Formats: sequence, structure tokens, C-alpha cells
Amino acid sequence: MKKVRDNSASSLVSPDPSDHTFFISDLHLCVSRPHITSAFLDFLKNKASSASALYILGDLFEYWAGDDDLDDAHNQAIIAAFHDLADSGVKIFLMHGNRDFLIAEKFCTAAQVTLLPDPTLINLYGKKILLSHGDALCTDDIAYQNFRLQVRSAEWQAEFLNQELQSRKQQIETIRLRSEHEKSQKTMAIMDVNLQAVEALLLQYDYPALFIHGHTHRPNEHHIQLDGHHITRWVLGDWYEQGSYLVCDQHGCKSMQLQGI
Ligand code: LP5
Ligand code: MN
Repeated sequence: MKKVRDNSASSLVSPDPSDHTFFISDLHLCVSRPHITSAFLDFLKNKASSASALYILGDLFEYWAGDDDLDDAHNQAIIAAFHDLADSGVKIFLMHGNRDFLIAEKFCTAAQVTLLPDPTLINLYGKKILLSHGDALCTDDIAYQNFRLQVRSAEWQAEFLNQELQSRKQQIETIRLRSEHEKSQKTMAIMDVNLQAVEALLLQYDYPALFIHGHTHRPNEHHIQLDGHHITRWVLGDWYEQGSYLVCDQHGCKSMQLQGI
């Protein structure tokens, strides 16, 4: 497999010792959990505003039916908060999750966020860091991977987005119910990342020092020894039950707990 090397120019150690970056994922924002939306808006205003960048590694929304849903009041509140944060000088990066992969240019432009491909390699505080949502690594979950293959195809998405917003939302409801039912029949092991798939990705990206992903809602810090390299795999927690986030600076990364979730 061809190795991918990082060519980004942002590889310097920051001269500012207070410089830090936040990583979050799996917020699953939706109208029916207003306290999570409030906690997120508060996080943007009072925490993320002190950082140089915020990385959101997928599943920002419980689901995203298409960028023609921008006028929705809940979505507008989030867009406005991102806009304010970006205006204050914080760079906001967003990666698709398995629930909001239909987020497209219109949303990103309105919110002033930069969409990142999954996976993305960055260079931060002198370290190579690989970022992913994580669902593509759940290779033992064959039913999900087949579903993923279908819904991530450009043809399928074009056909889906060609339907009325209301009809799309109804179809998503059907899939959510089916997914919840199928998940209740799957073992925890099947729904976790496959460690061989993780190692293959780390090899492909030339042994980054850190690998950060979400999706499994199993927040943890794992240490991997691979071909003589030490790699730390950080798994981010969700926001509706766990409320954790990761903050990294030139000394390292720390998992933090949000109050009140
Ligand atoms: O998200 P999470 O962690 O709860 O579960 C995932 C996998 N499930 C999904 C589905 C989403 O949760 C809900 C749908 C999101 C909307 C996407 C927007 C656009 C798509 C619109 C499609 C019409 O991703 C779950 C994994 C789990 O992670 C752990 O990794 O197990 O996967 C499943 O449960 C998938 C099932 O096994 C297979 C589903 C087949 C559904 C076929 C539906 C056909 C009916 C169509 C009707 C219109
Ligand atoms: Mn997910």
C-alpha cells in the first residue's frame, strides 16, 4: 500500500506556550436534546474561543438531511455560533461522520468551517496526528460497511438529495430505527474498530505519533507499539452521555470532562 506523508506547512512548534487545540466528535446535536446544544454553544463561546483551532471529527449532528435544511432555527443557531468563533480568529475544521456525511459546501461556507477528508493527517506542535471519524475502521460490522458503501456513493447521494427534504427526513427515520434494532443484535466487539484495520491505516500514514478518532463512543487512550513506533490512539467520547473533549498543546493531550452532561 502506498504510504501517505504529510506535506503541510503548519508543522512548526508554536512559539506561544498557551497555544492549544480542541478535538471533539459525536455531539449528535438535535432539537430534542436542547441542553446538549446549549452546552455546545457555551463551549464554543467560553472554551473554544481561547484555542487556535477546533477540530470536529464527525457526527456533529444527529443526522444531516442535506444543505437545503440551513434555514431550520436549530441549524441557524449553530451556524451563527461557528461564524462568530471563526470571526474571532479560531480555525474550525469539520470531518463527516456516518450521520452527517451529507454536510456540503453551503453549510461550510455559511458556518465558516473547513471540511476535511476522512482520514486527514495534520502536523501540530511538531507531531504528526492522524484524524478520522472511525466508522470506516469498524470492518467486522459487515452489514454497516455494506450500508456505508451504498450511501457514500455519489450516484446514491445525488438521487437521495433529489427528493423533497421532508421525504428524506422520513427515510432517515426509518433507517435510524432499523439501525437501532440491528445494533441491539450486534456484539460490542463487532461494533468496535478492528485493530488490524487501525494498524494498516497507521502504516499507510507512516506511523503518526497520535491517532484521534470518534464514532465508537468509547473514550480512551490506547498505546500501540507498531514496527518499533509508539503511537497513541485517542478515542473521543460522545456529548449526549459522556461529554468529553480532548485538548492538545505542545506538552501533549488531555481528555477533559464537560460539566453538566
Ligand atoms: O450512528 P450509530 O453509532 O448509532 O450507528 C452506526 C451505524 N448506523 C448508521 C445509521 C445511522 O445511525 C442513522 C442514519 C443517519 C442518517 C444519514 C443521512 C443520510 C442517509 C439517508 C439514508 C436513506 O450509520 C450502525 C453501526 C454502528 O454505527 C457501529 O459502528 O452498527 O450500522 C447499522 O446499524 C447499519 C445496519 O446494520 C444496516 C442498515 C441497513 C439499512 C437499510 C435501510 C433500507 C431502508 C431504506 C428506507 C428508505
Ligand atoms: Mn459515528
